[in-house]
Parts: sequence; C-alpha cells; structure tokens
Amino acid sequence: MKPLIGVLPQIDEKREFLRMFPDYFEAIKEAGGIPIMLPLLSDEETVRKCADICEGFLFTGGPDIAPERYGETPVSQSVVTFPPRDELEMAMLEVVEKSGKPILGICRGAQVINVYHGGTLYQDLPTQHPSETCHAQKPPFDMPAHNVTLTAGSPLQELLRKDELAVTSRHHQAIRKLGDGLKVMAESEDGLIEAVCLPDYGFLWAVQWHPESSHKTDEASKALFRAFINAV
Ligand SMILES: [Mn+2]
Repeated sequence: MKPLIGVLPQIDEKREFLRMFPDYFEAIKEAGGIPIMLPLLSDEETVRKCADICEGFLFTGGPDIAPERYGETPVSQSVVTFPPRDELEMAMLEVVEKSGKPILGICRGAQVINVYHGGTLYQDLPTQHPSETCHAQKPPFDMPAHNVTLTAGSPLQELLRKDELAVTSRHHQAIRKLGDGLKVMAESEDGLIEAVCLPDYGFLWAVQWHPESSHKTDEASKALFRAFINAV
C-alpha cells in the first residue's frame, strides 16, 4: 500500500488562497507516495488527527518564520512572515516527532525544523551573509545554482555516494545557529548549512534547496524523495 504523505499547506502572496506547487505532489507520487495537503488549522484536535492519519510529513517552502520565534525582531522589510503557518508547523512538529514518523523539510521546512529545535536563522542573507554564491536563482528553477559539500558519513552522503552536489537555490534566509540535536549533512561553498538531519530519529531530513523543482531531471533529487518514501 502506498503511504499517505501529509503536505503542509502553502498560501498565496495576498494570503487569500491556500495553494500547492504541483512539483511537491508530483515528486511524492513519483517516489511511491500519495500526497495530501493538510488544512491550515492549528487547533490541537485537528493537528492530532492529521498526524494520526498520515504516515509521513513534508514541510514545504513559504514565507519567513516570525523572528520572535527565535528571540529576534525583524531586521528589515525583507522579512515577510505569515504567523498562522508558524503556529501550525510548530504544533505539527511537536506531535509528529513524538510519533517517530518520517519528516522531510524543504527550504522554509528546513528553517522551521531548525527553529523548532532551538536554532536561529539569518533573516536576510544579502545583508547578514553577503557572498558571491547565488542563493536567489532566476528561472529555470530546475537548474543548479551552486554546489554543496556533503558531510562525510552523513546519511545524505551515504545515500548519494558523492562528496559534492549541484543544487537549486531560492532562499533569502538560512540556518544560522544549528538547532539542538540536529547534524549538518551539507554546506554551501560560502559556508551556509544547506541540509540537516536528526540522528536520533528514524528519518528527519531537511534541505535548503528545492529537490521538488528538479525531481524530473536530477537523479539526486529523485533519490532524496525515494529515501523519504522508503523510510515511510
Ligand atoms: Mn542555497
């Protein structure tokens, strides 16, 4: 039986419509799972029921996490938040992590997992971590934007059996202080943490890049989704 994967909901820029980039659903389907978008409701009963029904969870990309969640205030107008997603995702992580069910975080998903574990973020890379490396690529979004070095012995390095990986990159924030218990699986050329895992957990992986954008053409992106669904 194909596993049911709960996908955390996205919302449009005007905050009027829930939405989902089809790439997330297609990548899950291709890897052997059935994706379902969860409601943007964070009351305890709803979160528990959703956590109960689904067998794996994908934390998607989206707006910035409110800096107050990691003890800061916004550094500039470049920080655009949507607190109802923070509320839902923190509540969902708390319930799901107790269940031990597999979790994959992508982009914002990686950031929210880091903040949930007590880490902090660069709020605005161009001003707080200026570099020559392109983290805000222009279309086409399925093409690599920069390289990452995979940490020797990390589950991601063991999966892909290579030391360097060319990845997509569409983020203006990134992990700054690593959350408690998380381990680095990949770092960009300019020293940003681009992938993490929680070693004392069955499968909790998170990447800063967008494997869903390149899953049709890139073997490493396919392998990442397959590893997630296989863990489920
Ligand atoms: Mn990047």
